[in-house]
Amino acid sequence: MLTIYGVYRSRASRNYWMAGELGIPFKSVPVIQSGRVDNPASTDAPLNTKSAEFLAINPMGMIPCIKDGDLIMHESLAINLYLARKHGGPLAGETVEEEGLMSMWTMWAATEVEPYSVALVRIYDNAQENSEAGKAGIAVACRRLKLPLGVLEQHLRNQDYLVGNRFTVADLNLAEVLRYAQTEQALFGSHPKVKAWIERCQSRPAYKAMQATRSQEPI
Ligand SMILES: N[C@@H](CCC(=O)N[C@@H](CS)C(=O)NCC(=O)O)C(=O)O
Repeated sequence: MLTIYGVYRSRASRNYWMAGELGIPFKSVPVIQSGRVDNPASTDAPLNTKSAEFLAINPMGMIPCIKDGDLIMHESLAINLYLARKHGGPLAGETVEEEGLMSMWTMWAATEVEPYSVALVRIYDNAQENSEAGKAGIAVACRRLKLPLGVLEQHLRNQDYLVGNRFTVADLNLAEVLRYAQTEQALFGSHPKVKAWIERCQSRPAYKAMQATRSQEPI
């Protein structure tokens, strides 16, 4: 059975959502970020990203990670591409061309969007949104997101989803990366197609189920 190492309040949320979409059974092993543990090295610390037991699975010391049979993988977005390919169905590419486009949007999410959306999350997580430095950081991130969001807005002008006119792993991956920027309502207000698209993705039962579990986890 598929094992997902991580917590819902982390990038593992993408993999929990994906497993829910695919309807595949999985076991979740809670591994928390070391930064959220008082003394991650202590013997009574919960399993965390710096625990020797977890470093043996992912020497990068990061969640999420999966074990599927003999396969061990890290990198949340690649894990979702793997799960789509393995379990098939409408979430995966039907042709090599579709698969190429799903990889393209996923890499684009990771390289052109995530650095700025994560910068936003960090500012809010550290309660810096009202400080001068925080406000400046938000302005920079929003500025950097304008080009990719403009490109996405154009792409979604005549279609509801990124690839093949149906919800796929590409939408899931990008929606999860962009979720981190949803604090910035003005950014989405000025990109109405993007706003409608992310709301469409987030109205899916598997997304709501993932969020319901996530909201029960301690902050
Ligand atoms: N590129 C990696 C990034 C993984 C990552 O940064 N994970 C964070 C949690 S969201 C983490 O484990 N940080 C280690 C820590 O805080 O100790 C992925 O997408 O899986």
